[in-house]
Amino acid sequence: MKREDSGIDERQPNRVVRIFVVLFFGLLLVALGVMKWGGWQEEKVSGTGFERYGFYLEEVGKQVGIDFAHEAPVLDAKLDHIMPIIASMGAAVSVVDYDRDGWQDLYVTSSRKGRLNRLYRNLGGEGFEDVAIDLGVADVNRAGVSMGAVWGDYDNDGFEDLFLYKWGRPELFRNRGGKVFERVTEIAGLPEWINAGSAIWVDYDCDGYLDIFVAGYWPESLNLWDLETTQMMPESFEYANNGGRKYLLRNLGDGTFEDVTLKVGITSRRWTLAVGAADLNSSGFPDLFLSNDYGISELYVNEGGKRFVEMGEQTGVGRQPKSGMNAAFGDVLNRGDLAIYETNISQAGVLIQGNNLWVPLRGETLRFENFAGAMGVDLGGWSFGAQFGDLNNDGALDLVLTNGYISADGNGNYWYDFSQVAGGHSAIISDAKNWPPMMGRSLAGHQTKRVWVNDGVGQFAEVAQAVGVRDRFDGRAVVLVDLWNRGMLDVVVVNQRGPLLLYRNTVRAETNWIGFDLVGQQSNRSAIGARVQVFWNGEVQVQEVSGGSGYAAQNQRPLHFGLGEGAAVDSVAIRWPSGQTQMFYAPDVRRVHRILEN
Ligand SMILES: [Ca+2]
Ligand SMILES: [Ca+2]
Ligand SMILES: [Ca+2]
Ligand SMILES: [Ca+2]
Repeated sequence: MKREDSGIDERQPNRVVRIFVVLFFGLLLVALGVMKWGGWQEEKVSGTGFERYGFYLEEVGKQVGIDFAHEAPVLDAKLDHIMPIIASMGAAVSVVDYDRDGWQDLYVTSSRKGRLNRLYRNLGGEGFEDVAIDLGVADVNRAGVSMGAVWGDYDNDGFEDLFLYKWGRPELFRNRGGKVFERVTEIAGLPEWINAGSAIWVDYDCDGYLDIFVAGYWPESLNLWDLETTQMMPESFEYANNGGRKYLLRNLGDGTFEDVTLKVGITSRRWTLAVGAADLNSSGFPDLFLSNDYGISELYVNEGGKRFVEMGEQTGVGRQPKSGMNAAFGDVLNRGDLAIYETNISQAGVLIQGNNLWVPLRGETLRFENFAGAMGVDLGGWSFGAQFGDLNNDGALDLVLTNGYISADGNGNYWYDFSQVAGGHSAIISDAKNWPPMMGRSLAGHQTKRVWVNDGVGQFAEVAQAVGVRDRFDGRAVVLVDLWNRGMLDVVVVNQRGPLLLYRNTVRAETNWIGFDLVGQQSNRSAIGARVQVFWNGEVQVQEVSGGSGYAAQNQRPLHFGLGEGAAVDSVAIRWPSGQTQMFYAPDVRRVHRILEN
């Protein structure tokens, strides 16, 4: 409004009064809001978080009965001078509805010998209760310590079973009706010792039985509590090929597993920290993406469930060595195909690798290009776990990332020493005794997290502070899960030597969503590998049911799709691992559809 049009002289006193009144009541409301809701309402009123992005995250872990804090491993004393670096992993979280009551539960790992893992049972939205001791999955950190856990129904009895991977003996626990877990490690014939960085459930041959893929990080010959030599570090920061072997364990359907790794052509000895499975070339069989530390990534393309061919170089994902730490899949452009998000290290002024968002190119052959910089999701600090999910239910996938390597109390930092080691030749790097002592210094510590909101047309905005994610712990695993069955994805983060954080989401009420809880019949009962396409608004979104994704994590099994305000769904196509397809037309929105395979 122009000044001369407003009759400003005449109305000046009224305006002043009006402004004063508005200010007074506005401040009063803000004050009341702060008293009632704390920071939540303050942000809402200021319009930076909820109003602008359509959601807000509030940390409520302790309030809902979760008081878990991760403890790091304590390894061979020969590593004492760099223990924070060696012992920097193992804070994992995976989502499961182990008792099938319709409420998602959380399994969380610790990494110190003798410490207990937790199984937080969701009490119907009324808080959480740790049942791990009673059910037999707590005291598991003796023959090695936990690095992560993934859930899959390997015997197809309807209850999700637990595969626990460690720096140590891997374990399998059979879920007996949601009442107790039976340890079946020896019966199943699992390998005796793996210093694992990652594992997933995947039915690679689509025979209806879930197989296990485990990626070694350290060589399997090492006992990290009793080292014969300190020459156990990666031989290079860029081309290390002296890490742990990989294991593809085929489920024989009788409760036992067979090691078929070499038979199917998987020979990697890279330092894998995350693996993900998805059908990237639409062949009907899941491919394996390996996010490798100290080197290039690998993409094992599945040829008919019989063989894997490593195609990192040809497809573009395995050309540039970085420090891979995450593998998550998302249809970020709503084109009906899956991009891969891989994290690594970015530290201003020191080391900028830039995270990778591998977007598939259209065409006959499978090829990817890294669009992380162009789309705004490349800089995440010393990044670890990251997951895709529609946090504001607007129909475009958002991205949550946690980070921070080693936060110490003092001011010193280890970056200079780190870069000296990184620049050394292999004999220097590969011997731990050549690494300068940390002496209580930080390395990429106290970092701010990332919450990236997707605008739907290729740009992500970083909004973590505005939507309430303000912690600076050393984050490792993150999962997305609808813990209160409200049609909103909450965010759970576990931190190395820090607390579990549960960020409860609140999403603008006008936005619609739809969910799918799939049950395989011919396919594995967990429906891991099933692909769901949702057609709406002239667009399509695709997701696959996953047997583990991110870093040391597994999201909830049911698939959640945001749709946007007032939106309806035209149709849904499900392709099951068995190869069957099912179509649904105009399904109800705002509910989770439980769908049995035909
Ligand atoms: Ca439950
Ligand atoms: Ca089972
Ligand atoms: Ca199988
Ligand atoms: Ca979104």
